Amino acid sequence: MDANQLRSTFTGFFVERQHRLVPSASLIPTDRRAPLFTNAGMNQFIPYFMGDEVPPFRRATSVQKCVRVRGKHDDIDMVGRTTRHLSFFEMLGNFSFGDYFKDQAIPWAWELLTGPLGLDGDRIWITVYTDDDEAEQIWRDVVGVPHERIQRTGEDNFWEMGETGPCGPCSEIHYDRGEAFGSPGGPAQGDGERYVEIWNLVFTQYDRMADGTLEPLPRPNIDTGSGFERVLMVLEDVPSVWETGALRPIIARAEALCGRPYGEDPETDVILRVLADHARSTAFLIADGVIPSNDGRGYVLRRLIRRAVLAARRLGVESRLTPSMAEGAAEVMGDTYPALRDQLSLIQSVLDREEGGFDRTLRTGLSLLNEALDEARSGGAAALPGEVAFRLHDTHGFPIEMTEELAKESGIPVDRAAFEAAMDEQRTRAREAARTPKVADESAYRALLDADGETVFVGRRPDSYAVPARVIGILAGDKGTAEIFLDRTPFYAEGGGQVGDTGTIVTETGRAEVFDTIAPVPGLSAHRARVTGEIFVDQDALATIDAPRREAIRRNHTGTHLLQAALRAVLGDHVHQQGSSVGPDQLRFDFNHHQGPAAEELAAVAEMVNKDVIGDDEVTTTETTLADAEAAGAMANFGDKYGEVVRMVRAGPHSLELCGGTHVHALGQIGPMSIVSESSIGANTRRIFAVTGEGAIGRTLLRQRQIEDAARLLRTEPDGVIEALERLLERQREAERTLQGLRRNALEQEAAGLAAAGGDVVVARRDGLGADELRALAQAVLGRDGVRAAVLGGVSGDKVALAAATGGTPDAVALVKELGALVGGSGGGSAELAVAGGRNPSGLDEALNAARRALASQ
Ligand code: ALA
Repeated sequence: MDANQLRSTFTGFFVERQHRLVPSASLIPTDRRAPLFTNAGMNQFIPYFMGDEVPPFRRATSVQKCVRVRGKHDDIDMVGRTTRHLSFFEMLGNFSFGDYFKDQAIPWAWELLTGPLGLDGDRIWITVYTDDDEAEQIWRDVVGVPHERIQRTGEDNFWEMGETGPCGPCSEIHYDRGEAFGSPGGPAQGDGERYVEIWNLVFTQYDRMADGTLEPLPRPNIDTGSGFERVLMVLEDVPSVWETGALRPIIARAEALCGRPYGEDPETDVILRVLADHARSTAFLIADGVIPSNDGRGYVLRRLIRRAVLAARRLGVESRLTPSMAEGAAEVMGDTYPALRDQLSLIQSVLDREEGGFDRTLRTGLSLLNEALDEARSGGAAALPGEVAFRLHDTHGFPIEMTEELAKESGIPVDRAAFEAAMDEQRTRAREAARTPKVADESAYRALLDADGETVFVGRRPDSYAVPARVIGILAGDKGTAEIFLDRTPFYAEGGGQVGDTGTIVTETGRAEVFDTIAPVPGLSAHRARVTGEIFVDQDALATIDAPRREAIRRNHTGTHLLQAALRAVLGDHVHQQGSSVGPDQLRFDFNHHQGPAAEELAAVAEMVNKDVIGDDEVTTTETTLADAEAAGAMANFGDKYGEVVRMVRAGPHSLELCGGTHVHALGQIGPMSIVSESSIGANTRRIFAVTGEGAIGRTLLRQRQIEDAARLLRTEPDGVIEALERLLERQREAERTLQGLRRNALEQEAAGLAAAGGDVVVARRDGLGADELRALAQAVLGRDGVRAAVLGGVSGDKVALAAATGGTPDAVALVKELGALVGGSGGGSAELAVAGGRNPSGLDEALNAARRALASQ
């Protein structure tokens, strides 16, 4: 039976008995009462055991990934030194939430082990808790285990999740591997290597309170846990878990990397096993979101990685090996736990970095430690000073446990209390420092640049949009924001027309929402962010950009290159970029050209860009010198500064540009490009806005809807919209012609009326008419029935207008100027015909009287 068959046989047995198959929970538990890491199958069911949630099912079975390196079940010192202890393992289990109890759980365990799993019942030993007569009776009378193979023990048969929480008496099942493995006497008296515990049935009845007392739970439960690797060891009949199919292939990878065979030297074997074991625990922890740090879970992870690296270095292996070990773990376990394979590149980059960082300090740290140990020995000191342990931790990144292990080998303990005191002091200092950040000015940026060098930009490809990094500086920004500086970053700092990235920076103690990334001085990236919690200098962080936004930006950026190439091809080689702005929603491209391109020219540009996109050429970048790039015909942009080495980006058959921005890796990713507008922004300078990808698709769909709406209004199909509009416009022109004719007739009639009513001078008020209408009317009156002059005035809204038609005598302009003054305005026109306008309607009557007087005196 192989590993997969074992998993499915176990869970299948319980599924047949009405258990719900529940997937493994994360190694990071969610219940506040759970330990630091998931340490047993029961962790994810804590609320059901405690009775504070009603379980959706009363029986469950699972294969749970577990890590035991902290707290009650810390096995780390044993790892590699026994046949069966692991820091990471899988636990097979069945659970009853107030449903069945001992009388059911015990016989089922026996049935599964001796039935489907095929173990020899005669080799099975049982232990029960001191006073658990009931369990013993079931084993003996119901199952039929001879009483001499049932033993009672104390503490060993009382299982507790942690210092507090669900617990209860338990009954362990052991498998006798025979004389070769150790002394007889059964699990209670004999050797643990001979009588291997393979399954623990916990009768979860209590909740351990903080003061140590036991509170009964609402209902008794069953929580069982069977060590997957141990059962596999028995089934495969191999001497230890290390030879099982679950671990041996990973040890083989350690053998290859270390150049040492397994099974020849006991100390080498311990190291190869530690490497295999830690490869699993570190890979799984990182896959579940833990990153190395100096606190909490991150610290445990760091300790595991460093333990593994140190073990390898002690074998004299100097090359990087943890990333490759993780790959080994992913190969063996990736089918069962796909996250291990999916996240392999992140896992490997975390490990690579941690191993590299540790190596740098290891050498100096070790010599400091050895000196201090020599001193302690020669001075007869009882312990290694806590100060030294602190310095090793603080400056050289030695986990305290590692220092303790190394010191122990020299027979000297570490003054742990003094170490803890120094740690507390440092934490206080760090918090103070973070609370009073320095004010950001150029000298602060320069100082960061001098101290840590340029920020390394690593985020060009989607597989590096989330990377581990170290916080190297924090400065205060405006309005309660912060500027965070990292040693390396996936965030692109605004430059070359491309906007800065947004995203998150997360450490063990805080989370920053990055809303912009800029380069305050060249080479240094400032992540402008709002922080919740606290972030400290020197913390490890996971820096993650907003990936969909970046994808849109890089489509637009490569799109800008294609646009420039197409404009040059269509409009001429004189076209150069005069400025650009590449964001997620659109791109803006400014260029020189003496006139607005014709519609056909723009259509040709868009067509060429979209053909390049369909060509789907790979976008390639080459680093070269400026001279070589120019010789190759690469476009360089005005105003951009180029260093010794330039980055040359080829995008399809037409575009070759120097550019530091981020680009798609194949042109097809850009999707359609659509030019949104083209306009003039100054003498000989034009501006184009365009969209690509989803932006272009969205725009096209919007246009389509608009055309459909227009068609509906025109009562036609989208294809008939133009024709229908032409018809409509023709009808409108006809209607306007008719209207004009009617207006002319009405004017003539009115003029005839006015002329007939007056003598040779017509002065009249016609409210509601504007200046143009009054002028036309005055002109139509003049000459009719011997009229020699006409002045018409009218109020329309809050405006007043006057028109005078005199034929030249008196001067119409002089007349309307005089009259205009009376209505608060002025006028103009010709000596024959003039108009005035004003804003004082109350003066109109007086103005008309003045007109009468002026014309009468002629
Ligand atoms: N929770 C029990 C254990 O871990 C089954 O042993």
